[in-house]
Amino acid sequence: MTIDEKTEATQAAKEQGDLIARAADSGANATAAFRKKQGQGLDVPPERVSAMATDAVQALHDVIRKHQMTYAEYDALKAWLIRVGEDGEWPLFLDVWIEHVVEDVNTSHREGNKGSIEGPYYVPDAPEQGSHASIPMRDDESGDELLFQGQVRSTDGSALGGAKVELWQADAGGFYSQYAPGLPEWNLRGTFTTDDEGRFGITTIRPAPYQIPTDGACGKLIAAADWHAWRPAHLHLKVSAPGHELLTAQLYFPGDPHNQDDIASAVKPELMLDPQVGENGAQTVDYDFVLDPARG
Ligand code: MBD
Ligand code: FE
Repeated sequence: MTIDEKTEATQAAKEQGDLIARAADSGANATAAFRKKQGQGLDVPPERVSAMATDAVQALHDVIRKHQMTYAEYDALKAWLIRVGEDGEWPLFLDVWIEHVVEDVNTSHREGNKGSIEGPYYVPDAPEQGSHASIPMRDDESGDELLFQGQVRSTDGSALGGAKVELWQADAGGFYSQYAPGLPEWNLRGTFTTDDEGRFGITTIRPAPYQIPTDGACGKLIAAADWHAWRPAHLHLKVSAPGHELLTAQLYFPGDPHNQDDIASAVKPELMLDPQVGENGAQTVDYDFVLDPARG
């Protein structure tokens, strides 16, 4: 190896190290962000707490009996649970493995879009861009340009002008602004407001497949179980309008190797986009959102 090659290898290893360090931060930063959002606790009637806690504990008992868990395994589980907290990865763990069921339970009544999980990296109040605009991004942002356009309607078919479309996504390296360092504060995060016909058009970049952080407790579980850490490339959205239920959704791209085995189980057929390539080579996707009127 020449000196130059060595320097290059060291540099590559260092960059790799930096990337890994940043990945860990993203999981832990989600804990700080969640604390800020959550504020004080929720007053749930004791009967309901008792019913759900009893069943949750019972479900764990069933796992222990079914698999005849040993004491060594019980201690390994304890150590791992402690580490999830130390690594700040409870939001990551819960959103990857649990939230999709909460989402399902809370949206199954809808006639309009049911949506998908929020995940750990939403930030409210991203800068307002108007109805047809680019999402905030760097001048040299990597990734293929994508025009994402559509209409927001109510379930009765009426267009919802003035609806809010919030979009957030990872950059080409898989990093979300405000969770990984070194990115402009609102990079690839924007709030758009539909025009009088309920329409919006957003210029962004096509997201890359995404690997959840593998260097913390969640990564330890993934390695120990011989799972993979991938989510398919996705756009995150929140769509809202007065008098309507908030829609939280993710949209996906056909052909992604992880559409079938998303680690977060958050892909649904109706969330698949159908990108078209225009004359100038730019990709365009059309996707409409239908919001349910708020329930009494
Ligand atoms: C993500 O980007 C994400 O969308 C989910 C659900 C979990 C971890 C990282
Ligand atoms: Fe995500």
